[in-house]
Amino acid sequence: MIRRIALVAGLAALFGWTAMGRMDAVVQAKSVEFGSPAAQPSRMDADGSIIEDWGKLTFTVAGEGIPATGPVSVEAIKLDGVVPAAIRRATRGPLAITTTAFRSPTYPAGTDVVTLQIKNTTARPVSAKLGVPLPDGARVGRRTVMLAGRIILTLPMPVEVDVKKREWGSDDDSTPMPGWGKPDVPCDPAFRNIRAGMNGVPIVYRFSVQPGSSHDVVLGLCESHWESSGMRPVILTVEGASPLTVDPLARWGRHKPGALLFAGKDENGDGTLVVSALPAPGAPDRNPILNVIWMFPSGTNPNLEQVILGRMNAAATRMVDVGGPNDQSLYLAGKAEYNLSLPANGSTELAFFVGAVGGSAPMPGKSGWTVETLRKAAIDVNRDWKDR
Ligand SMILES: [Ca+2]
Ligand SMILES: [Ca+2]
Repeated sequence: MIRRIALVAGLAALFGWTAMGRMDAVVQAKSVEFGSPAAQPSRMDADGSIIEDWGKLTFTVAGEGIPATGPVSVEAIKLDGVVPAAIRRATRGPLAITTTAFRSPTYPAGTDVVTLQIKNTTARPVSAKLGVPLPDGARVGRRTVMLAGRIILTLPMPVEVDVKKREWGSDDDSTPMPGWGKPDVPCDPAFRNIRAGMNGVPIVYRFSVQPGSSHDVVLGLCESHWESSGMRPVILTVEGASPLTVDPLARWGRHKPGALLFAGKDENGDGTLVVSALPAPGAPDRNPILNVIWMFPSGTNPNLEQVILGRMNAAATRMVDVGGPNDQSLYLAGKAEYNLSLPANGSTELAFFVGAVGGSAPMPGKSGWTVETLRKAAIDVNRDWKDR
């Protein structure tokens, strides 16, 4: 695949070489955009990082005899003569690392295909650790990295990651929607921000608690979209308590904050209390919402009117303004790591699919997309565009 790359050297690079008059000159690094016709492009930064709307994809390489830095160049190229791509060439001691990135026009938002070729240029074997830092809030499956309901990255091989967890946080693919709630009576401002489980995904929070302990949990809701009842019934669950189905509009009215009390308990004794909001079966609007969570010591039996007004906040052991500024993911930033063994003069190639501009990367094994078909689709769309 790399052999077929038609190199289109940037003018700045040519100028840099000529002016310095040395073939071994380090090309002035610059950032390179790549994308599909008429789509918002992604960018490879001068250091080789891929810049996406969800964050930055960077690779780290470490190991014995591998220096921490080395020469790097980033250039714009055309794959197969038509596909705009960015290429990074880096030398790190015994390793020559080539990173190629292009956009494939998958429906609807496109996928960035990032390929890493790591070559051992020496006559002795080299062991290296390839690291992929993951953003705060990323949920890592065996082959996918999810962030806010999107597959932002697929991994070329299953990975064991050590992602540290917070004391509490959201553990789902729901979407924070600050300012969605418009309560028109006095209440805690936390009712204004919500999470919504778009397309019916559950809203789930996990709280670290004393194993087996009991807690009074109050869940706050305020419907600010629908005007008639029956549209968005939601099932609220707190571990250890019976689930409640509530239609906030029928129960409290539009733009009216409401609250429900649950006798929660860490029933399975795993030191975590789980709280969730799910769509009720048959709900015309399948997107559950949740506005506020309060957790009180067991037996507090708080007055719900006072809770809604925010007057019990000081007595709460936890208060979560769901979808608000202090809301957080359960997961801290982590790192996926691979151990690579490169024989003398051997090389390996790893491909990552990256969600571009608001989209999701295709699920490995569950979609028909491979590096080859993604590249073919990119060639086709760029050729068609050129021929128009
Ligand atoms: Ca539990
Ligand atoms: Ca809130």
